[in-house]
Amino acid sequence: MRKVGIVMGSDSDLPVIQKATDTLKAFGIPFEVHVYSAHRTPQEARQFALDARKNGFGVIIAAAGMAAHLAGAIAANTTLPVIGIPCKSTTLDGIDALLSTVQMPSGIPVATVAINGGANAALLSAQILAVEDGDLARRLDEKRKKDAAAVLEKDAGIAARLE
Ligand code: RP5
Repeated sequence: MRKVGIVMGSDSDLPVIQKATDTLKAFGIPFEVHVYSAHRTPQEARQFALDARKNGFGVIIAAAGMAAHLAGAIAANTTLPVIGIPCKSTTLDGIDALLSTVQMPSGIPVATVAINGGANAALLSAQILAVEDGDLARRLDEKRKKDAAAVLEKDAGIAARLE
């Protein structure tokens, strides 16, 4: 199976990334994690993206906060699918990173998940890899069924909680 490459702009983004790595581990998907910044280490971020396909990656997740150019900078240097996670920093509640990540100009797409959406970034990676992996697709189906059953269990108990 191809690996998921995970790049974060700073180790302060780690709590968001941990939601992604927990999810990838649960599905047995191999991944590699790096701290590369679009602004502080632009050469390393670029080189990682340029080499990603030949290094066995199938998808890249890029997480950054503030003026978050990391996902776009990675996407500029690879045609692998890039998933951007806008991270919430101490000001502006992550809206700054959301707009910086999602508003890519035509030609260089970044699939942007919610602010701090680490788990969904991992699930979307899994769904991309599952296009060519029937076993992974089955595991994704099972998770959907399990999640739905958990909601229906809550539905069954909700009235009693309001008595
Ligand atoms: C971004 O700036 C990082 O992705 C992080 O979310 C934010 C703050 O970085 P630090 O100052 O905590 O290193 O580049």
